[in-house]
Amino acid sequence: MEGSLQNLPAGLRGDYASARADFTLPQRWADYTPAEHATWRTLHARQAALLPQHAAAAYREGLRQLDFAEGIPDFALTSSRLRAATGWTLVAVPGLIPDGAFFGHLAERHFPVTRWIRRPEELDYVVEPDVFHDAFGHVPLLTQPDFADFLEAYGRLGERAARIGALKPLARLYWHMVEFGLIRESGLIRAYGAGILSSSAETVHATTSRKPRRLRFDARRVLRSDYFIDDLQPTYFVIESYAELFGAMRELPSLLEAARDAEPIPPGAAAPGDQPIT
Ligand code: HBI
Ligand code: FE
Repeated sequence: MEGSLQNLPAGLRGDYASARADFTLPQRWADYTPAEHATWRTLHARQAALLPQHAAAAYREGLRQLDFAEGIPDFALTSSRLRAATGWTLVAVPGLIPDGAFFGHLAERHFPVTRWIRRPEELDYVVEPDVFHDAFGHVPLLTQPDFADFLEAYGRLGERAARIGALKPLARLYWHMVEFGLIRESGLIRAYGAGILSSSAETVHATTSRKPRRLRFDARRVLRSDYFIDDLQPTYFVIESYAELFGAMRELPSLLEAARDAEPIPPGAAAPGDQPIT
């Protein structure tokens, strides 16, 4: 299930030359400089201030268990805590890796985490996911059992989707439900998506702005929903529980082919059957 470098965007920042065939490489935690740990602590402090009001309970509980406040986490230490919780471990990667390799790691409960951290001048926005986006944004929720099961099942679907030319619908599912997912908790909209929780602007926008559409999660709708990669999201999808995501994976194989052939829904557009969440 390895991909090859040519289907990656050009000019990626990471050190791909020293990566193994499965795109993993040693994290070399001792090599991070004090300035890099300081960048992490600045980002962590800024986001931690927003979490009590805007982040999902399971995300906050995972962050408490993994304790990332001191600096860039040592993946080996985080993996031992995570393995005890849901059997997931972290693998260090140079950055974005080909879909095939990415799905293959998820299917094994290995979460790929980028090794490098953004420069101080990129504090507000970095084009490619760095260790703050991946570790702070994605990893805490891997302690939630239903979400942990969902993400492994998602990885297992990757091989089948690649075979039938349905990687685009599967990428939409990841984008909307792993990167930008919202959950309703006691009537309140809370963020659990990594793309939201690793960005201060998006954390506030996604949970409080009246501008974006917030729709009830529906797998068919999400698989057709296109998205912007470099702007605040105009549409978010809301689940009531993480078990709902895992439940959706059962019907996903039958939905992929229809989604592959269906007309995409443009970012921000309404579609028949949409259930707006007030
Ligand atoms: N690689 N390291 C890394 N992290 C991702 O989130 C990632 C990736 N490769 C592909 C990818 N995401 C998306 O195409 C997913 O939809 C598969
Ligand atoms: Fe991500």
